[in-house]
Amino acid sequence: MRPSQTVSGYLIQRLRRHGVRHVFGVPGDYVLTFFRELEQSRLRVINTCDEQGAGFAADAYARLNGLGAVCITYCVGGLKVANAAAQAYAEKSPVVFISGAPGRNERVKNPLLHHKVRDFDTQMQIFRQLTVASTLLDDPQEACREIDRVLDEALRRKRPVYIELPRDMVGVPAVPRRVRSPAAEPGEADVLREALEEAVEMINAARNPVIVAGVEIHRFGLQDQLLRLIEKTSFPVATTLLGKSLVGESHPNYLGVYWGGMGRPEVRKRVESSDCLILLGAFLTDINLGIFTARLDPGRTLYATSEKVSIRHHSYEGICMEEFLEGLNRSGIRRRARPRIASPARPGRTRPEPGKRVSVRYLFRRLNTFLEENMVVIADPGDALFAAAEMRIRRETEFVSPAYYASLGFAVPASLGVQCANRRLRPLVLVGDGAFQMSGMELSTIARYGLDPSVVVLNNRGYGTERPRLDGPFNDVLEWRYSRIPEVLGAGRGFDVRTEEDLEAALLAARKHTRGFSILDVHLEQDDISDALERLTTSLRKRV
Ligand SMILES: Cc1ncc(C[n+]2csc(CCOP(=O)(O)OP(=O)(O)O)c2C)c(N)n1
Ligand SMILES: [Mg+2]
Repeated sequence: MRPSQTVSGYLIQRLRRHGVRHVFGVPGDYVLTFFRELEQSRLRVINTCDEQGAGFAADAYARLNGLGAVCITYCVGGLKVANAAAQAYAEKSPVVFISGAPGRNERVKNPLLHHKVRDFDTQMQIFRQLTVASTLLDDPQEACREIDRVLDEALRRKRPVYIELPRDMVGVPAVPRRVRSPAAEPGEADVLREALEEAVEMINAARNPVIVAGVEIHRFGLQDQLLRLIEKTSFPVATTLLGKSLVGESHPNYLGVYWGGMGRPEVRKRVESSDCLILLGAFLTDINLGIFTARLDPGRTLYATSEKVSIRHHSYEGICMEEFLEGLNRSGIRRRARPRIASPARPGRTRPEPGKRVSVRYLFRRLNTFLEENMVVIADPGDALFAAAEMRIRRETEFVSPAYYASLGFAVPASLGVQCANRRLRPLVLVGDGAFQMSGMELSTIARYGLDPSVVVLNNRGYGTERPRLDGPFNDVLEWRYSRIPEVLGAGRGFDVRTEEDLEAALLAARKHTRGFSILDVHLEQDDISDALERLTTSLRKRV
């Protein structure tokens, strides 16, 4: 039998068809034969040190590639990767989670098979909560249809899905019966027309419209449409933190990241004083809203997401965001004069001063000038993210961070996913020491596959983000010798960075070192934090 005529072969073929070229995971006996099928297919298996690493790598891969895939074993693997599925759900990243499972024949009389928790469907029930579609491939007649159904849902709703593959189904003959994809449903024409009329009227009557673009614009592939709208209208545009870099940050109309009181005051003023705020594809999360310091008046807001369009205080249901954006582009919106936007480039020295210790401010100023066109900034939650929010990303979508769900330990494995998705990109990984200790061992996987991210560890000996709010020994971590990790792995280059001159030398050497990863151990004072974290802390203190 040709491999594509089996259930597993069909699944592999459909993943390939949807542009997946790598599958991240860790094998186990319930999924071993499927791993063999993967290995023999045109998909490349990237086996990570830990399942969570596979989940984060696939999430980052999906953000760049449009779809990602993870393959793990039953419960011990599946439940470890559940947190990554949760993040992919919360931040709209279409990842396919494939788990091996006990065979259909093994389930008879409910035996106590290893890895089983309570019932055979415990893992399935959990993943139902974390995905937009899930399936157990236990029926050869239905398997292909089910595979198509869940993959279509992942692509349509840009969220994760779950496929459970009993081990005795791997080689079972498939019965391909392609159902037509429920392509993006067109919204209702009358509702769309009415919403557009009202929107255009509101926009044209306004003195200073401003666009705030969010992550859905990226996930639904609407960046070109957004750019057309900006070119057409010449409105100034900001992004949310989660949507950072979806507009090239050197675009003349780009204001900066808007996140209430956490961001730069000029951006905040411009956005909050607008008499017509056009929010496109933005999640109004607490972090995006600068921990609720944002002051957005719904009476002056037009808000479009993939789910609905609201204009001032009322909503239009059943309109698809793509059609709405297309409609705005075709409409008679009045063009404005090009906005005058002060350069956000923070004044400050980036030339090293001999003997001077590196501070967070200096580090980020220098990293900002270090960025090149092919670099992707990947920031872990913690001060790495807060400080990176004000970096100037040159191209589109070259900033990757879980800025809403905020699970620590994302950045190192994400760099694996990013480089598999696009080998021409070079990740600059910004990660706190606490986060690094959670998943930094994926540098081992990065070394195995010969990838070359530069990893900057912000070494402040613990959970710096938490200290200003409430400190105690629970915020301390052991200080590792991060720059010596290459000795353990037998790969990569390590740099110990204490002074500005050390930083300069390390960055230049890391840039040149393309035969493996580089890791910079940047020693910071324990109480040294970014301006954004300072503002965040002040605001949180008021709330807690
Ligand atoms: C998986 C996970 N566990 C715990 C937290 C809560 N948390 C948020 S920031 C933080 C401290 C992070 O420390 P580090 O990575 O060293 O960065 P720093 O705050 O020092 O910049 C913690 C524990 C989280 N966001 N994610
Ligand atoms: Mg730290």
